[in-house]
Amino acid sequence: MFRNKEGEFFQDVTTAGGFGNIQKGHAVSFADLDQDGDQDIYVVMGGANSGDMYPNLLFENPYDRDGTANNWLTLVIEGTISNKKAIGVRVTVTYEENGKARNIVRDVNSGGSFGCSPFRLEIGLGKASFVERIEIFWPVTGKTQTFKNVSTNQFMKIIEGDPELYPLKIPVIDLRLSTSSEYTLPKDHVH
Ligand SMILES: [Ca+2]
Ligand SMILES: [Ca+2]
Repeated sequence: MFRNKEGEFFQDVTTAGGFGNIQKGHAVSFADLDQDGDQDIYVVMGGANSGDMYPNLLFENPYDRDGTANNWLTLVIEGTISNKKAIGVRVTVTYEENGKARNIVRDVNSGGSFGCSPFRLEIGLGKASFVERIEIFWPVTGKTQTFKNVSTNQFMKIIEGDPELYPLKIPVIDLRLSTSSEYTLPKDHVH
């Protein structure tokens, strides 16, 4: 696992993040599965043959639990003239962090073949408390939609050709397994 250090170089965080695993991986998805704003990771492990079996791995991102979390914005974009999932749309998010202007450019796509990530755009914003501008370029019509001064840490829906931004109420899901003593392993479970 490599972490992009402010666009300058990559840090190997395999051990620090607890990602190392001695099995072949088959697919990886980056997705905010518990809907708390940070991206979690799901990895399909093992090969296609039964002898190659291995449990899949879910890495819940614990980043928001210490109260110093960075800000984020998740965009759910829907086409009306273009395809409904807005695949192929290019989004530019502009904001300022510590006096430095930043542009984040994303395309709407699933990110792969074996490992697909959500179509919604989960964008980390560092310490920026708001987004100055969101530009959505629709290649089918050649039109660009622009939204200004958007507050962070929320899910927003954007509809092609609609000048409104729609905040979405998306509940946080607790992925942690119960530690209750009532939890028992299935009878056929083998260690
Ligand atoms: Ca998350
Ligand atoms: Ca989290």
